[in-house]
Amino acid sequence: MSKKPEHELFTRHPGNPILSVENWPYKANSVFNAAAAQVNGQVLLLARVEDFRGMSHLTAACSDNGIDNWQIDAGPTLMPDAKNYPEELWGIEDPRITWLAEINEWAITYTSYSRGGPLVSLATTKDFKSFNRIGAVMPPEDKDAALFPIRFGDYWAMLHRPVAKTMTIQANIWLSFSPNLRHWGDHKEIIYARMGGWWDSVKIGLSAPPMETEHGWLILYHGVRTTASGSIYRLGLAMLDLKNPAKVLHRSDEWIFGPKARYEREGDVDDVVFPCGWINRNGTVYMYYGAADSCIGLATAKLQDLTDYILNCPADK
Ligand code: M1P
Repeated sequence: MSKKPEHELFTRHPGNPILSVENWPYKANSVFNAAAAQVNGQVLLLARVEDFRGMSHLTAACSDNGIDNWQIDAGPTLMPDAKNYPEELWGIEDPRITWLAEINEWAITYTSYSRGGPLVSLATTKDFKSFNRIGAVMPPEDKDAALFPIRFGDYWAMLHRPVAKTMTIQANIWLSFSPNLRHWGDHKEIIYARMGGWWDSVKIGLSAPPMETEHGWLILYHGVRTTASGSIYRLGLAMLDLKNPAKVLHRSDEWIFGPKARYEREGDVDDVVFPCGWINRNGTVYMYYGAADSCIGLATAKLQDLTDYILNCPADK
């Protein structure tokens, strides 16, 4: 692993970017923002693939070690289906994967790019070959969604990021509940963009799905700051209460990872790190992130280091 900047918690893999269009078995403009899961002992990434029209679909890649020798599906794994799901008109993007043991299926939340704007869609699968679409579960504009793997009482829970177009754009993380994965309510706004001079001042969004730890739900989120030369996407951590995920116990003041390497600083969209998946392999967290909306990077950290860090951060103000 290559040396990391002093205050960053994750270390970049020296083979980064680990996946890009150069590796892809078919023609594409870019491969980025991949969800991650451990499936049958392998690491599965479900990558967002953008074609040369600008529309995205999702394609699976599997590896024994989660680093190299990726076996990539020969064609798209999940294509937009605008005929049956009109909200998928302009593509499907940025998936997140959660294992739901109760129903013995993987849940995939993803962004559908509808005529009315981006919204949250949900599908389930047993094998990443056939998919059962539940459909649009949040209206536009809403994205950056992932499920918790368990119910709280009788209810499934989902983190997501609606955008309110008021005087200024406000984009904060919300928590919603559902008895059946289809109908969502009891909405609560739980983590806020901090405004002003903060690194996460303008908008924030959930990155990878919540990770269960003995101390609480570990949350990885991206925060955006706009500058004279564009937006910078960086990452922060938070910790939610295990029993009541509406309660934010801790939140990092500083970003813990940001665009530094050339493939993160220059691409279709400069200065972006955008993880949609992380997995825990024997105490090491593998974080898979889209870099500059162009390729996929891997960075790792010890779970213990992440929890030690966030437990020493102040309670959210
Ligand atoms: O270009 C950076 C990211 O911008 C959007 O993310 P968000 O709405 O959370 O700011 C998405 O289009 C994402 O795919 C993209 O990586």
